[in-house]
Amino acid sequence: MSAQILITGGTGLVGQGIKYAIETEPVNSHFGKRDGEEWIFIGSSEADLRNKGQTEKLFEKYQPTHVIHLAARVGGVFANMARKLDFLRDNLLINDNVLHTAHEFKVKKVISCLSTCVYPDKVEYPLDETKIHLGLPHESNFGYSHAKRLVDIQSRAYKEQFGDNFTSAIPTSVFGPHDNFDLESAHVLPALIHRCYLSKTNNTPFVVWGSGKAQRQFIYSRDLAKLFVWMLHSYDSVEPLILSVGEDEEITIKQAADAVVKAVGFKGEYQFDTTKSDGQFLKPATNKKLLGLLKDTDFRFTPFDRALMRWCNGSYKTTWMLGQASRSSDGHGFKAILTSQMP
Ligand code: GFB
Repeated sequence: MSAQILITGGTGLVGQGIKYAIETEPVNSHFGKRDGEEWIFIGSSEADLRNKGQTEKLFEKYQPTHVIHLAARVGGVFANMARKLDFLRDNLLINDNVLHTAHEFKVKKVISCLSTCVYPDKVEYPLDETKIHLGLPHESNFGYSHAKRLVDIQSRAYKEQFGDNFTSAIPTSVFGPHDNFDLESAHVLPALIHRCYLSKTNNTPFVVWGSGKAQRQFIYSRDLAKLFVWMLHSYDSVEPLILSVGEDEEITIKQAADAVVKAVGFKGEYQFDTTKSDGQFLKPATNKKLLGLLKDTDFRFTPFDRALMRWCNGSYKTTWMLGQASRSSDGHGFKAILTSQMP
């Protein structure tokens, strides 16, 4: 049976991870495409999903039968703190347009991407699929969090009122090829890799923002991508599903920075800027439900150090080879080079 699978946000970190899975996992396997499927990866240059008319045109053009909805305004904690209204409004508009247009076009299934950062700040750990709405989110990203929480509410409403098969995936902090390396707006790992690379190149101290004591649970984008493909074929409940490594694999920002220092090969001075925010201190999530559902597959997470080393060396080697170009650019060159790495 033919299926048209539309990936919104398809040119970003997770979208490109899914593209890699589609190109490399065996056809008809748990984590690969199936016969007769066409996977369509679209980015913001093709349609502004904040605009309903443009969203409809996109659906008219591709006639999707399934949607993996990744498109969002995203950023690290400092971008979230600086632009709460933009994170709220852009995501509200994008999500309403995509979900409602998918409903109007009778799309058979939509999986939307949330994040464990939308959970309450004060809640009993570990986070699980039942706790999303049990309290206010951390103040650092309340715009993003409230917009994303509504995706779960809206999916449930389509299910209840119309029987639509809409659901949500909840990853932890994602990293990997095609990440955003912009120093101000990036998530912690690409920001640290970029800053560590600059410290190594310019022989300056490597400064990690915050105390380094906050904890995060990281998932490699290529592991996450396989889980999205599997979920599309094998998960049919409106209840969200956490896509995460085990809660015992949460590490401190200091441990993450140590791993970056090792991967980049930096030997200089290393400091913490405690005037900068730690954001939410911790948010360990359980993957018990996921592991139960995956028990008949051979899925394995890539260990953090190995994934980081592979990704970072890929970035670093490419950057090293193109060193002059990246150093003489206004910053965009560095980003372009790093985001275009790895086959
Ligand atoms: O990835 P990140 O920005 O996002 O990580 P969140 C923030 C943590 O890393 C804080 C520390 O403890 C920071 O103090 N950190 C250290 C740095 N150096 C840096 C740096 O150079 N850049 C950044 N960005 N952090 C975001 C949410 O939260 O996570 C979003 O705000 C989101 O809404 C995303 O969904 C997954 O994990 O704090």
